[in-house]
Amino acid sequence: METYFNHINGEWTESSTAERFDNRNPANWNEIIGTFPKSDKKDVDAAVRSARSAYSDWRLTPAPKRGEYLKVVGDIMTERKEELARLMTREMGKVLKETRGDVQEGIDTAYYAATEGRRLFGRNAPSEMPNKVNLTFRMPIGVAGIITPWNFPMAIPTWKIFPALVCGNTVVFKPASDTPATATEFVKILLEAGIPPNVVNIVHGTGSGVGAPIVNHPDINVISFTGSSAVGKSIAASCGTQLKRVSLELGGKNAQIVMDDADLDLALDGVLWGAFGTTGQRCTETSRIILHKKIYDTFIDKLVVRTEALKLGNGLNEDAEVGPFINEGQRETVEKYVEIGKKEGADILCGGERAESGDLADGFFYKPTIFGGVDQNMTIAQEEIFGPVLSVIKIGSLEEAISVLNNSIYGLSSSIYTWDINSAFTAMRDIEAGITYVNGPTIGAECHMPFGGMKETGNGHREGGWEVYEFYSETKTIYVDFSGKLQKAQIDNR
Ligand code: UN1
Repeated sequence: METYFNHINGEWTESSTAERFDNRNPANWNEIIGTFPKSDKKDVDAAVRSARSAYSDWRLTPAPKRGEYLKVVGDIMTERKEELARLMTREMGKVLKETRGDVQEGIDTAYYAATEGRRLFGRNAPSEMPNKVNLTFRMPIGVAGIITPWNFPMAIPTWKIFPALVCGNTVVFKPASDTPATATEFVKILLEAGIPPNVVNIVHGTGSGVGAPIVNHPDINVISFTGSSAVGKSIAASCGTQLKRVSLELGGKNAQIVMDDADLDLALDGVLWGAFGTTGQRCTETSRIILHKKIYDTFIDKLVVRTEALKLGNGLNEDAEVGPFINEGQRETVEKYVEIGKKEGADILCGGERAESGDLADGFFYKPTIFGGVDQNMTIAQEEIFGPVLSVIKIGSLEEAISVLNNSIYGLSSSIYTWDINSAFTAMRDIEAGITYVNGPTIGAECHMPFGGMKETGNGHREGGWEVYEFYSETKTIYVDFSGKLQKAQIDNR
């Protein structure tokens, strides 16, 4: 068991409360991975002072140079990939194959960000006056407050922190209190790569103890948050009154459509991965499958057999396919939804109960669950469950499929399996979601493409790809008049 600290002002420090919390393994609750400082507003204040003190130099460090640090970060992460993946599996449960993917997503994001330092393009446009030049530059914003969830403990912090740094901002980082160890190792790597110590600060603790003071701090200029829509709305409200820029990546109720002409085995592989990977604890999880009535029975029969064959276990076992929930609270939430589903009249086709035999007794395991006969307006088809619970809905046409898919307050990811080019392009056009996959599951974002959703999934910003660099920078417009005389726009040229 290790003792971890906050990183503030270039030093590893205890919190001002001197209280600590444990980080435990959800596959084996008796195993304590480490203890962490339970911080409060005073620690946030100190972290903001530290980040602010580093800002004046960091903003003037050339962007290509800022990017070069991230090349080194990517190299260190590559060297330590296996060790980081194992630590992540121990602290949050998902299987090794997936935690290796999570670290790899961070590495890919590092190498992409490293070269973006050379591409913080502005624009130029002709002036309406002679002997005058019009330009725009991308400028840093200041101190960025980064608040991240536990389901992608490496990938999501890198999506946010790398572009923030490349754009010239300094950082106060609050990772989820369920995954503070991976986050701390990540910060150590940033420091080892030579990023000046005060540029990156990490403060451990709860949402109310640390997250809220970050959101409300007057000297933090930009906030990026991934988590629930309920918390996201309250963050948006606080940022609204402060006129603070905020990017929100919130809930999802993603669906996969399978049309009657689809390759059913391909669609089956897709939904198993989309619905039950990460034990369903992804915002891109497939939580609804919309099946054409002509293939409904055949598909469901195969799906239930394949789902029941999924191997649950400690993610460190190479043959485990589905790990535990992050904590008991999450398991209870899912149980509550399963009860609601039964009460509303849906049929449990498989799962619907805890898995507690043998070694599984020490962790928060739950059998992958499928509900048949689901009506599109039932609670289980509307609310985000964040667990391995799939609702099956029957439809008779493409139009109906898209209308069922769009019947949601969320709009993150979506998928359609069909070989019909007209159906595919109609779906691409009419589905209300930030991401649509054709003949692929709802999961599988690549770091260099914009990631995010419509409706209550967010507030219109995107992570990933080139768009996130606009979020972390301000546009500065420049006019250079080399005519040597006063030229009045809109007046002298009329
Ligand atoms: C999330 O669920 O919060 O495409 C992010 C995917 C992953 C990212 C998911 N690469 O599902």
